[in-house]
Amino acid sequence: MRIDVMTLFPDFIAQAAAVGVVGRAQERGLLSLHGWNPRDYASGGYRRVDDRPFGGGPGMVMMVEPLLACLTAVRGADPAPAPVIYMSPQGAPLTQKKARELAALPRMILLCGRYEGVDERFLKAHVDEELSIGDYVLSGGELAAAVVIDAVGRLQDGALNDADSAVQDSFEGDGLLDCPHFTHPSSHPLGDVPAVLRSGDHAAIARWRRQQSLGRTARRRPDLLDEGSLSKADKALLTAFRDQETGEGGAG
Ligand code: 9D3
Repeated sequence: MRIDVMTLFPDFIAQAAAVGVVGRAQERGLLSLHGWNPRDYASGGYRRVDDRPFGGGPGMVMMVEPLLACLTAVRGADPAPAPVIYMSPQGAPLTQKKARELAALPRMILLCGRYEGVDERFLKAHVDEELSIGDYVLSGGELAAAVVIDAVGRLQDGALNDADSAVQDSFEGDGLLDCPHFTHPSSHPLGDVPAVLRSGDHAAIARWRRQQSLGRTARRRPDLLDEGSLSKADKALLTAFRDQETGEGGAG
């Protein structure tokens, strides 16, 4: 997949996507990332990309012309069709489902805003969709674009090694939160590893993990769990989890 990013801070995007699974996906040629700076397409000695808002008020607005010239260059570099996605607090929330849909595209163009945002005329003419990464205020679209690139990049075929366990991840398999994980040493002043995980009984281990996933999801993210549609076995695991929990306390 090819991802073009229109941003006043292309270095930030490159750095954020250079590490870990997504960095490796780029090295493997599964993902190609291209940064484009609207400032490079701005006219005049000052290379202005923003101006004051009509109607007054605080902040600045990104101007149409540098964005148009930048987008023309992006389209010219590769004529393959690609949606323009504007990272915006007004966008639809990013979900794992959305990440899967985007990951299946051959190409997309991400637009990052700074200041108060982008002149509405550019958005209306050239933006296909708007995406938000959550209900909190960022200083610009770059961090949000980096999140999209990470979520989408790791879904490229061949990006994950066996050790990266895509299917076990929350939201990817059954929509439950992950179970707790432990490694050596088995005994430590902070506590012992649950005996079941050292038992070698793979069915019991799978049952315990399922129970922890169900219990944590019920406790921490009840919005993700439709208890009514759980299997009888899952309901029993969850009931037992709640019974154990009573009086135990802790973060669950
Ligand atoms: C007057 C209110 N404005 C500033 C406090 C609104 C505003 C403008 C620009 C709020 C945030 C931003 C910059 N944010 C993004 O570009 C952004 C974003 C976000 O802030 N939260 C979640 N997802 C995203 S995607 C892009």
